[in-house]
This record gives sequence, C-alpha cells and structure tokens, in this order.
Amino acid sequence: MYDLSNKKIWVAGHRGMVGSALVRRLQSEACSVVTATRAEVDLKRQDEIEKFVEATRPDAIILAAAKVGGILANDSYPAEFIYDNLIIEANIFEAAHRAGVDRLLFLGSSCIYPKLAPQPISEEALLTGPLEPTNEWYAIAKIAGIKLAEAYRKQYGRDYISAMPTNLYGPGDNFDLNSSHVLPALIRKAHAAKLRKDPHMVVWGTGTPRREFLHVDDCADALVFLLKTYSGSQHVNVGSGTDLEIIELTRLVCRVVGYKGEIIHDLSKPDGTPRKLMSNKKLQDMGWEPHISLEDGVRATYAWFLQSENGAGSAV
Ligand code: GFB
Repeated sequence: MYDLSNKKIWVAGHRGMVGSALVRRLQSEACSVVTATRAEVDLKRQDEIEKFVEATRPDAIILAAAKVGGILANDSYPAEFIYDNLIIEANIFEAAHRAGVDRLLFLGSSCIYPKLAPQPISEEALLTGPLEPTNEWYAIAKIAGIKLAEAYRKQYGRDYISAMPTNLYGPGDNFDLNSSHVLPALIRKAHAAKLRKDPHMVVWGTGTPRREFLHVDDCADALVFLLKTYSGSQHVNVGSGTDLEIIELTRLVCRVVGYKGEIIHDLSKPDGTPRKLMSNKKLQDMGWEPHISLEDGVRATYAWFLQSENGAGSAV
C-alpha cells in the first residue's frame, strides 16, 4: 500500500482530459496536488523540469502529459507524436530519479499492442507483433515509457509503474474534428447535423472496427487505485472490459443527441486497427472495476459539450 495521506503529488499534464480528471479525483484524498502550466514549465526542456521538481519536491508524480489525438492526427503528424512523447517522458523520469522521487505512475495507451493481438489483449501481448501503422509513432513512444519505468526500477530500485488506459472520453475532451478521437467527433457531428437538419451525417471508414471506451472519471479512479496499491514492473491495462463497433457507437450517440438522419461512410478515411479490446483481468483481480456505463457516459459528455464553447454556437 502507498498511503497518499500528506503526500504531495505532481500531476503532469493537469490541463488535459485525463490530468484534469485526476486532479478532481485526488481532491477526495488527503494529499496535496501540485501542477505547472506550460508557461511555468516546458515539459520538452530538461532543465526546466529539473528546476521545478527540485523546487517543489513532490513525493509522487503522475505522468499524464502527452501529445494525443485521434487516428487522423496520429497519421498526419508522426514526428510530433513520437518526438513530443519521447522527450516529455524521458525528461520527467530522469528528473524524478535525480530529485529522489520514489513513486511515479506513467500513462500509456492500448495502441501499444500489436495490430492483430489476440483479444481480449492481455499485458503479455506487448512486443509480440507488428503495430498498427496509423499510430505506430505514438505507440513506440508509449512503449518506451513502459520501458523507462522498468529500467529505472531495475537499475535504481525506483518504484515506478505504468498503466495502459483504453480509448478514453468525457468532460474536457477534444472536439476538434481534425484532431479528436471518434467519440467526441461523433457527438459534435450528430449535434451539428441535428441543428442544421442535415439528411445525413458522415462517419469515417467502414464503421466495422471495434473499440473499447472508458469514461475518464473511471480511468482517474483506477489510476489513483493503482498509485495506492500497485508496485510491479509489468504495466497494467485499464479498460471497461467491453467493446462495440463504430457504427453501433454512432447509433448510440445519435440516439443520445436526438439525431435521426442517415449515416453515411467516408471510405477515404482509415479504419485503423480492427479491434483492441483489452483484458481487464489483472486490474479486476486487484479489486477495481468501472462504474460508468457507456450510455450514461455519452449522455454526461454530451451535456458537457453543450455547456462548453464548442456547443454554444449553432455552426458547430
Ligand atoms: O478514435 P479514433 O480516432 O482512433 O478512431 P483509434 C477510431 C475509429 O473510429 C476509426 C473511426 O476506425 C475511425 O476511422 N471514426 C469514424 C472516426 N468517424 C470518425 C470521426 O469522425 N473521427 C475520428 N477520429 N474517428 C487512436 C490512436 O486510434 O486511439 C491513438 O490513433 C490512441 O494513438 C487512441 O491510441 C486511443 O482508436 O483508431
């Protein structure tokens, strides 16, 4: 057990969807949270991170800072996805170690697994086959992060751990149609189509790929659970345990939003990996399970979208 009482936790990436969910979740723990804006600390600069860690002396770090995006962004900006993620994680691991921070939780992604891994994907599937080409740059960087945690544990005895969340969604998500993941994109498209009374809305690809989704508040809860209870060199999957086809997700989103038009497919856009349902067994055996159903989560996210800037105008 890692007792969070009176501990100081640095949530790196606190402005992002996962980081902000972590800050919300940590409010119910007896710990203090430190954060740094991009203007205060540029995570791509080793010296700035070292100064910040020396000055604030956190007991633990949650590394939720990352360059993230949906399938098109990953496919379009490979250099940014590999460089930004590699440099941020390498800088933070090394600064943590130099300052004597003995606890660090690194966040990866389900795309670290081979494109055609047996389903549901267990932790052991890592590095057993070729990656999905649309996001191999991001995946390689995230695999390097897992290996950083393992290496600092092996060489220096640091208690650094890794969690691999599945596709996440929720309040604070990115709704930009060019860079977002599928779920916020569908909410935005269905909402705009409803307002404009469009006869159809466009879904990328064939609609047959299957994806697993987890609400970000469930994810934050699992991450705090792991920070408090897990110590080990192997990464841990964090998922909901169920998946569905993109076309089924589209119908669910349309029902929640109240859009009744036709769904058509843009086959010029990539499908990506056919399926990536992770095995949740390791986390379940430790005693954690998710609480937010996909339908409830989509409803809550749509409500958040409507209140946010993106939903305020009709020309979305
Ligand atoms: O969520 P998504 O962008 O990323 O796309 P991945 C999932 C599936 O939804 C793909 C389809 O088959 C898309 O073609 N899709 C349908 C759409 N309509 C849309 C749309 O309007 N927007 C988007 N974005 N997709 C990402 C990786 O993969 O998942 C990252 O690229 C990361 O590295 C992340 O791992 C969790 O699930 O394919």
